[in-house]
Amino acid sequence: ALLPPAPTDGLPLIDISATGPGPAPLQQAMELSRRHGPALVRRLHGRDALFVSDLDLVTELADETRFAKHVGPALENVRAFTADGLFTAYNDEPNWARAHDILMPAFALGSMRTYHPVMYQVSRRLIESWDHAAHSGSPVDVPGDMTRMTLDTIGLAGFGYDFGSFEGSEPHPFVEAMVRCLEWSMKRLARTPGSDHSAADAAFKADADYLAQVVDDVIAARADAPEGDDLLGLMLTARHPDGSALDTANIRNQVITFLIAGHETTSGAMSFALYYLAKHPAVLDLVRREADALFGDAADPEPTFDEVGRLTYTRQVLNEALRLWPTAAAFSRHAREDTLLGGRIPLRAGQPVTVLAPMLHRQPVWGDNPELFDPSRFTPEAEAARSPHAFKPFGTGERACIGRQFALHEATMLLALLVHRYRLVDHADYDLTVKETLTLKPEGFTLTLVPRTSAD
Ligand code: MNH
Repeated sequence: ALLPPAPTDGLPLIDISATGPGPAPLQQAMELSRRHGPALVRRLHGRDALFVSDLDLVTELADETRFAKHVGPALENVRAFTADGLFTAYNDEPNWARAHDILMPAFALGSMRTYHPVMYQVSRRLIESWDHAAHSGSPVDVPGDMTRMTLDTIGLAGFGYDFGSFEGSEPHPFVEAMVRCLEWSMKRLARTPGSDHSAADAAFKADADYLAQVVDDVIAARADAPEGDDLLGLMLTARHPDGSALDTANIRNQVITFLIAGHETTSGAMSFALYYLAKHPAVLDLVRREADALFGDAADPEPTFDEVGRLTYTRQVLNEALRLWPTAAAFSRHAREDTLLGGRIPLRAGQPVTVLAPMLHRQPVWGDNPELFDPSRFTPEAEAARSPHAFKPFGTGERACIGRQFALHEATMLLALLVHRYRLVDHADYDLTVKETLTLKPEGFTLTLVPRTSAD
């Protein structure tokens, strides 16, 4: 029988059952943490969740000998449509290690060279669309367009499949179905026991079936020529050193996983970065100088792979945006054995702890004005002087994000191209509202664009 969770006496316990988690559960948890401190228990309909953001506690949780990734309630819901795909697989599910070993080489820094041309090609789609908007003076939907760009990029780079997201005015139906699936996963966490959710569940089932069908088309389109060094080519043909291969059902789970994980979070990260640039002219000026130094006054610069690596200040800006709003904001760990966390919080083997990254990223280690957007926090010197555990937008350990270099390369190149080409005008005097669909995005953020001339 399962042991009951160990008591967490001594920690603040906040029962949110009266209001529920609301439409922004992550920001609610941040608020609780601001009020009650960096380790607390949140109770919802009798279910307790332990949230931590204290640097010393997170440092312990990152110790792979004592703790491991936990597939918590949110990821359990996502499993309903990604099953044993890399993101949602249990640590001991054989397909996790198999897929991880087969796909790792495709995500090493060097492999980004292969994706670079596609990333550039899709950046040009976005630029073409933004040129039209600049010409007509109409605002651009920043998170919407970032999502178009990242979906087309992962579709083409990973699977040779073109979503053509810039062709219509509506998002691709895959995106809408996927967002509804993520929303279902999040809202399901807030359900009151005993109420009827069959309509929501039926709608979810239809969306999940549609995702699977799109993915089967993506795979079928490759049936005749499975070779290729992209992700799908590897999955269809590569053998694990132990001789095994990925089965068809698992490949489908991986493709859905990568289409989702490969674009939602990167899109949010670029959107937040643009938001902060629009609000911080001095920082924008520095990013622009970096881009100008590289691109000069070329009308249509085409950065090489290595040049993107030299955009170090642009990358600091992305890191700083990910510090304030890590777009996959929470990850969970569990104890491998019964243990004491921080010498005072008793945990049973298997008992989960959720790291609240946005609050970890506002701990005292970040100085006394953690809300201030300041990319100089990410100079090499500042990074060397700080614990590596103070910044965890990509999770931790062997289950950390496999796509980190992919995301950073794509996002760095795009930001540099955009600030080189346009003046970003915060025409609506935008007030940040963070929308949660398991991942985070600045809701309703629009900009107008003015083409730069050599005079500005
Ligand atoms: Mn990504 C895991 C954040 C971009 C594919 N990613 C994770 C985790 C975080 C995360 C956090 C760990 C979750 C956990 O511990 O439960 N990921 C991000 C962010 C960005 C991002 C903030 C962009 C910015 N991720 C990408 C991209 C891809 C990708 C791009 C693919 C091209 N991520 C993954 C996969 C995993 C993952 C796959 C699961 C890895 C594993 O468990 O083996």
